[in-house]
Amino acid sequence: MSLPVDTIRILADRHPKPANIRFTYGTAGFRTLGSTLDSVMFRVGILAGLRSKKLDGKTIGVMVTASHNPEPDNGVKLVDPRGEMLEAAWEAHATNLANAPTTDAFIEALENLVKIAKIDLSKPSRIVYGRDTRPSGPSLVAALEDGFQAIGASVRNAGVTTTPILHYLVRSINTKGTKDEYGIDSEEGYMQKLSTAFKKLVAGKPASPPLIVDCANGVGAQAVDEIIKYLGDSLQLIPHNTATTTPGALNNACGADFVKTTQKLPPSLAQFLKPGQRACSFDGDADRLMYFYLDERGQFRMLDGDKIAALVAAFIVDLVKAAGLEEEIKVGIVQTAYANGGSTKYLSDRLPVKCVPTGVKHLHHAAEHYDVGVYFEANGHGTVLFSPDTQETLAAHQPSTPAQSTALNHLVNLTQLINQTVGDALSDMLLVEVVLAHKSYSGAEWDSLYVDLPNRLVKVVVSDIHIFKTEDAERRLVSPPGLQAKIDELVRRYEAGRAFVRPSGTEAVVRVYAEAMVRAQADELAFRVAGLVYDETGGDPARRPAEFL
Ligand code: G16
Repeated sequence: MSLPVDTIRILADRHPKPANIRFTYGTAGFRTLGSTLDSVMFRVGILAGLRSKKLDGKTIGVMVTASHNPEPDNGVKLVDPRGEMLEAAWEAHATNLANAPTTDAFIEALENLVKIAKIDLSKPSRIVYGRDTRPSGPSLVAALEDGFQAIGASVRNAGVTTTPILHYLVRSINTKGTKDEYGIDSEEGYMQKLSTAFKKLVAGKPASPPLIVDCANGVGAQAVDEIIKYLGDSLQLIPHNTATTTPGALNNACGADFVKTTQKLPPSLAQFLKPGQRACSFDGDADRLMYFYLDERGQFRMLDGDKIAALVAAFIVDLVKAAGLEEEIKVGIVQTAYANGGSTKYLSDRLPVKCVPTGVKHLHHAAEHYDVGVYFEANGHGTVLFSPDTQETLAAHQPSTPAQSTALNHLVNLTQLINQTVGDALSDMLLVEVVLAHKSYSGAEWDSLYVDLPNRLVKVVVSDIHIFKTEDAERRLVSPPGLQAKIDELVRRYEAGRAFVRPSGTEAVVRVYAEAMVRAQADELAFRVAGLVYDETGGDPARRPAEFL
């Protein structure tokens, strides 16, 4: 069987590649200005069909979103059958197809891919797809659907939904009727699974005070509205920033990325958040979560992905011990270079910790090597993985005391509460609430697990981010040559100083991270390194940002 070249040609001609744009399948798929992505969507539609054929007709997920990016951006990423990110080797195929300059070149690239990946075209192809609330979504989905049609895929439209729900659907569809059945393959199935586990986990605990949820004016608002119906009085959520149809509102001065990068309270919450009250922020597609509160002096205190990892890992370790499974089940942590030095010290004094490059795909794979792998990026993106062996151990274990039995039940319920396919703001939020309820922790008590080193994240706009190459889990630059030595020289001057530079995989910027013993020094170090990056890469002196010292 060969490719339906005639159909592909007719449809491909309706989605020409814009000249002079090079697309890259980056940290989280293709992501750039939505208005430039029509051809990419069409081509990804075909690629998803081929990926499914390659995997014997297993269902592949396609999510149209640009997550934390501003509203004019959009993007698309593929989800592999177990709900995980697309296999790395196929990222290069995706980039290659997206950049074929003409329809003929595209068809040739497709034929090549079929040959080198040894794809049996007679196999069926099945796809489930969804999108976030961005205005550019509907037209981009239409282009994607042309791609599905061109390759003759059987498709299911999950509509407007969160990225983690789409990942959940992919795994649920592919495990349906097997012993590994992940859940009922619908949004209701997801809500039911999470809320049932949550209610069991908090049964008998005093109700927590209401939680303010900043939905980033994105699709998370819809998911929060829905879960409220399932939670009953087990948890009171107060959604804010739910304006999903207001132009320009998405991720604007709100949401997890705003909180993390500005280290500030979203201004829209200022009149609602009382000192001591907990609040959290989702990002635009609800796969990241940040917690925060105001201390008794009204100061903003952030509880980021590192703090979530510390809270959750300690809870799981305690449960494993209490269940009498300390010897069988080992817990490990995965972080990236962005993890605060304070958190790395705290965690590595207690548990094995691994550092990997940015991107959930890297953390996820590393976490799979532990019995229980807790992974969170500092930006709030993460989850917990229970290995198949661990899940079997939990199912087979015979507790010898009532206390062991309770702890075991909690662990089993956690495997149901946690979305193990990918970071999930809704599921992670319920997880945090479970731990806080069990420990009777306020935000301040959670915060006091360890002290964060002051830190600053800065974006630098440079003419070409591709000249930046890193090593050692992105902690050191190898290119441009000589720049790392200059950074080292600067860092040495600051007490507890640490800084690194890496190109973003989701925005056309270079990111600079710095931390130091005191706030003013962390800021100064970050801006000095940013200045170095700017100057070294030929930034126009007249447009050099003033804060780059
Ligand atoms: C995506 C990835 C995350 C990554 C983030 C920023 O998040 O899934 O793993 O941390 O981008 O990546 P970069 O620094 O390379 O731009 P999201 O929430 O935007 O999908």
